[in-house]
Amino acid sequence: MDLKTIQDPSFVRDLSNEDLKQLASNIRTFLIENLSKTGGHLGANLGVVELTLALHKVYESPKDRFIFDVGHQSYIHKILTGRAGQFDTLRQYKGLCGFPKRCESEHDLWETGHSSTSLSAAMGMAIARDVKDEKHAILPIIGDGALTGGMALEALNHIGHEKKNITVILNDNEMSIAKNVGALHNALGRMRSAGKYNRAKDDLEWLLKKIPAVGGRLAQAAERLKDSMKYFVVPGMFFEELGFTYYGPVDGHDFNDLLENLNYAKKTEGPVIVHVMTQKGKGYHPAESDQTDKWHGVGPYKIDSGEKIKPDAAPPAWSSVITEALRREARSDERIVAITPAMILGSKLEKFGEEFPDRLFDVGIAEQHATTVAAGLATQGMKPFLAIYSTFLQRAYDQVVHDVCRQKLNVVFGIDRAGLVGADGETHQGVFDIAFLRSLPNMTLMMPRDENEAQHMVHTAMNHEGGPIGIRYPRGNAKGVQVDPEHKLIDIGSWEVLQEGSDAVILTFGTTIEMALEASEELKKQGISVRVVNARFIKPLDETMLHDIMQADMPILTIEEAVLKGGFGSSILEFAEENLYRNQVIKRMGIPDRFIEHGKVPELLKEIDLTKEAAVSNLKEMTPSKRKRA
Ligand SMILES: Cc1ncc(C[n+]2csc(CCOP(=O)(O)OP(=O)(O)O)c2C)c(N)n1
Repeated sequence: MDLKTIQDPSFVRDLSNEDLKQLASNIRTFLIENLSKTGGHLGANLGVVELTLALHKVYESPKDRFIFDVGHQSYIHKILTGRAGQFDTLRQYKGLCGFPKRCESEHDLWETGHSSTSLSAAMGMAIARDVKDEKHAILPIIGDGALTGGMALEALNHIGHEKKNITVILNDNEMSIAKNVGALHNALGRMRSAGKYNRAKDDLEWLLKKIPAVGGRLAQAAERLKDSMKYFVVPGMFFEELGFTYYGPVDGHDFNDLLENLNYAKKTEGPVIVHVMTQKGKGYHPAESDQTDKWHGVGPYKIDSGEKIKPDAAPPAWSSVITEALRREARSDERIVAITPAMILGSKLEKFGEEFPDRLFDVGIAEQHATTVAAGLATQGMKPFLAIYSTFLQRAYDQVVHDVCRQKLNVVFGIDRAGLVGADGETHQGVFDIAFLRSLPNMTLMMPRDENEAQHMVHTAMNHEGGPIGIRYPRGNAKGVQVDPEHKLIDIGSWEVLQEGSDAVILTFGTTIEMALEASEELKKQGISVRVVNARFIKPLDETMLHDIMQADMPILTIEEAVLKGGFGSSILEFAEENLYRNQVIKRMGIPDRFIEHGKVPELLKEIDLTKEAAVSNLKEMTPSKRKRA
């Protein structure tokens, strides 16, 4: 079947198991071929081909509500709901989003990107359904990794208590991005190995309930029997105790098993968990045999060998630069401990873990917990380094405020993927951290311009005794500059002039420095002399330098790859206002007040006018006398 002809998933309901198998095979080939060109979340999607088909066979989307947790595994759902034809644009500028998107289809009911939200969303939808007296199923589809997130556990607690009709599909592939961790993971392991739940018992109970008069009492007896046996035989005891009916473990690649259990679930009242065992990467050898989950999210690759098509030799990733510097610090300071919320691979902490196996903690998808663990460590004189993506730090805001900043604890935040991230889009752009961190008392925030400055910042942060300190660094590769042999301390709050100039000043840091230097170079040719300052401390500001600039009445252009509202440029406006520089000319460039979708970073920067050309034109406007002369 040509997948591009699919308009609507209802046809799946009429397919035989043989047809479903054939379709599953077509979909796998389609995914492997398309993603070899565009990249994307291959492993997770190959694992849920049969599961997604089975769900569309038993349930009716969009009447029944499919809610994909994280949403990176929703590609098959996208194919079945009429979007196969757009897969050549997957995750590209103006193309198909890599996550569910409400504006793309009426079948995408819940937008995600961050994990562990599906059960709470399901609960909200279930309450609405019942208040409105509607009848439909609600189907959160959540991975074993996402289930370790605090929100998911809070939702289980609530759903089990309220006894709402919600069917949780637990997609258990034993992986988060890397191997899943934690006690809950171990509990799921015991359920997996306990074998099938004795369904005959459930059948009996269900049948007995159907028989009038005696049904009630017999059913009660069966219930008691079931309860007493549960402790010995029921693999899903954990969930049963929380108030869920447990079905599983189900072979997630076997249509008979899937359909049988989903049909049971459909008939069952109250909260249900269908525990489905899947294999990440199923059907594509390089991804199947991958234990480190390098196929979780991939760039383009060669189909035959699975070899990744990488750009030519590039400098090390920013994450590696930071964690290598941390590793060096940790050799001479035993108090240094690294923490990651499920991102050992992304944050490039593997080598740190190899060298210091007792000093690296993967806490699962648990950003809030990770932050407060770091705070707890700091109270004991340890030096915690929390490696966390900017976008996921949003989850831990109260912990940053209440536990870390308020107690002025020496926690170091390695704020990874700061700035625009590209293909993951809206949900993953790391553009809010400056606005939400710089407003917090006791917080110090910095961003390096290259790997040399990065290593000195790591040293500075690990030796900082003045409360929390964050180093933000972007996605992608560093600059490839020569690094100093020794780590050095940088004075807190000190900026650096990179290019002298007398007509105007650009204050910027990190990824936008290059653009500023180029703009200054271009303006020099036009007779305008622009100073470029590496404002490497976003907080505190270099007040001495700022007073000098403002007293000299030089127009200031701030440039940041972060939101303008509440950002670094805003802090310069505040400084001018607080210090009564009433006539100071200040213009800010940064990210406007809207969410930025997926695409390549240069394309996105162009879309929002965060370019060298825009800097040049702004500076010309800000120096009118010079412009006339030029
Ligand atoms: C709050 C949050 N933290 C971290 C991530 C990064 N992340 C994306 S997918 C993933 C693993 C999810 O594991 P699981 O739910 O088991 O799905 P699988 O990919 O194994 O199918 C992680 C940690 C995220 N999306 N959201």
